[in-house]
Amino acid sequence: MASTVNYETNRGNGGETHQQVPAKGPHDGQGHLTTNQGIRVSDNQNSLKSGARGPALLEDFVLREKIFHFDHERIPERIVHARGSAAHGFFEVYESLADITKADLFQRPGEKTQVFTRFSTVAGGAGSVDTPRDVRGFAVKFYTKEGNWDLVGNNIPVFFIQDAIKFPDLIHSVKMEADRAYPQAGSAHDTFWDWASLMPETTHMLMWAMSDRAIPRSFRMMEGFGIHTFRLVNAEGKSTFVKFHWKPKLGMQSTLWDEALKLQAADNDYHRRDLFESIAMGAYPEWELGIQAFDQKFADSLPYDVLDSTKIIPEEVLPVRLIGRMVLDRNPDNFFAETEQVAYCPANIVPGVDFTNDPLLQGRLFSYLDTQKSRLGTANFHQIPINAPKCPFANFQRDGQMQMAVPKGRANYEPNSLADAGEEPGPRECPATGFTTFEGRPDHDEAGGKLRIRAELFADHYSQARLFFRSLTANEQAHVASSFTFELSKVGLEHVPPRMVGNLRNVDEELAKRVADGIGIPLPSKNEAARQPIDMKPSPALSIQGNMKETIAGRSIGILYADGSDGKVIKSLVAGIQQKGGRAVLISPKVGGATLADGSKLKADGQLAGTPSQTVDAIAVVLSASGCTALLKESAAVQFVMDAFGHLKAIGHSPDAMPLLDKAGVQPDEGITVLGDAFIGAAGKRFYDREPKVRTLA
Ligand code: HDE
Repeated sequence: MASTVNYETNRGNGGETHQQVPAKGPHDGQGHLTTNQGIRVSDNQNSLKSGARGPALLEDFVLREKIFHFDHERIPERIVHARGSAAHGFFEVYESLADITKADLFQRPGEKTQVFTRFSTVAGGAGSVDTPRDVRGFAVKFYTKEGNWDLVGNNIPVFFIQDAIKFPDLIHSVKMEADRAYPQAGSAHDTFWDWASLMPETTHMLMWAMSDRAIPRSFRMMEGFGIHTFRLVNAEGKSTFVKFHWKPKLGMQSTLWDEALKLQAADNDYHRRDLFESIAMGAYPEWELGIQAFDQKFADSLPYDVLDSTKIIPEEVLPVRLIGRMVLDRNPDNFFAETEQVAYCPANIVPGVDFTNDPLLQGRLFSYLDTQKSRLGTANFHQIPINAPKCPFANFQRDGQMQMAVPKGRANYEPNSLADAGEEPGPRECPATGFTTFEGRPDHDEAGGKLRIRAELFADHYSQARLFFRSLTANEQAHVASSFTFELSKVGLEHVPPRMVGNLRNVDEELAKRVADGIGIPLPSKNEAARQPIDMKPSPALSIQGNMKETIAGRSIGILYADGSDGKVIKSLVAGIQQKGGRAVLISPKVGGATLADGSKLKADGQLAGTPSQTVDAIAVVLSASGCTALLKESAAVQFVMDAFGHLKAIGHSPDAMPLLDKAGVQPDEGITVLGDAFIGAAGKRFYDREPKVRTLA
């Protein structure tokens, strides 16, 4: 590979030729630069010309190859989930699950399986921002000894639709509008709400999408779900239904909407950077994998259909059994080769795992293989290193564009008797160890003609939307009402918001009133429900705030300081933060740092104007009287404190920093502390009780 070299210009005088030459020669310990054909390149600075001022020559194969390759560097981005970030790691199983599955990766306690996990937003393009209100993809590729298993899920356990045939409509409506190509990465626009309000089956998912689940603080702090009901199958062929859950070790945490908006301005790559830097620092993100396992009898006892992806099974009804953990401990070496080219496919399963008849899942089984051909360009995409199984694989599929394998011999068909002639006959099927499909209950589930219909219980669109809303804290409910208000306020089609609110009346009358009030319309009449909703027992597990971990582990604490600040105080703060597993981010008006009270210079991690407080989880303001006076004139400093207060974060301060807090409108509460242990204790919390003081929610 070519080294990175500093270029200097070797300029001549008057009529002399100008030549660009690298500062170092080609033999500085690096390998030779070659073309793709292996021809050594003598000059990577100048194209071949006919005379110094003459035209470039078509003959210049070095130039042509370089530009040709560059012109084709991009591949089509994913039609959905285009914006994503990924990492390598491992999955470790806690105990043998042989009683319910024969899948090899679940047999031996402590066994580790390599994984590659990609997180994504759904609606935005590959270059869009990280923190819009959106569902997050959570896709895990397990490289098992029996082949690749892809668990391609989201951070929300339900989906917008019940049947794959509606997916193109959903995605067309939510992406940029067809004529104007905006908005990018957001659902707050006409076509999405026009479509969603006409599709009552979206209601449960909309509740989640309008909740804080859709604005996570970090990929490391969100749950993941397989969504569909899958099957596990044991060695005796017995099937157990299963729903998959990922539980973040750091607990769940979300941003506030105002914070998410400001993050888009402060750092487009907030989640990507967070994942990459955490792994680079050795603070490896970790999740536990849990399952809800159940049988047909249990499924039949539920008032909803387990084949319907718009429904959950509350954890209080069926607890989640934790079966292993996933640790992401290595960043990709190359974003394109790995993160961009990884091709997940829900149809990739291993013996011991199987599908159900969920009509959404069934559609996905087709879609993902198909999409890879258009994205990666060839049916041989499985040979790209990130997609190739780590176990041996062999069959009689041959040729195709970009074929990398060089199969030997004549055996490209089966059956063959080439072995009789002493030739290599190729691989054979194996009824004992090969994948077999669970036969299901054909006389029960598949009885009936060919019909375009859905099962009866799929018609209940509101019971679980209500369950979700009523399981949230009052503050979270206010966030949901405010999000509906915000999104519907962006809708220009006047007939659409009343229709949406008419649906919400089936969920919760109070919610509907708050949203109607929020957008300033009279309460519309209630839309007729296809099936009357039932009241389900609230599920506290659905609340983020009710389940947050109050810890600074994995969080960042910003320390604002300036000339004259007390170095000892800063030093002890940094030590206290690090001791609890947090990350101290030093922020000062100049990135070069400030001169502390003792005359020493302390370099900053971030410049104040470029490191607003939304990029950290809590702030400590360590200022001298003169330092504070100087910062009172800086809007970035005032805003820093004001936003930390508005985003319900802990604010620790030195006594002399008080004028800055006053100017920023900070009012005392238990999140406003002196520095030291009190602050370290508060820094792991968000102070939701403060919210009514800083904004009016719907
Ligand atoms: Fe996807 N989805 N999807 N999806 N999906 C894709 O595959 C599709 C659905 C999900 O990080 C595409 O490789 C259909 C549910 C994730 O690379 C495409 C339907 C869930 C990712 C596709 C769904 C997901 C995708 C686009 C309705 C949660 C990103 C590029 C039947 C369980 C994976 C690609 C990554 C990506 C189709 C519904 C999750 C077009 C047809 C439900 C996490 O194949």
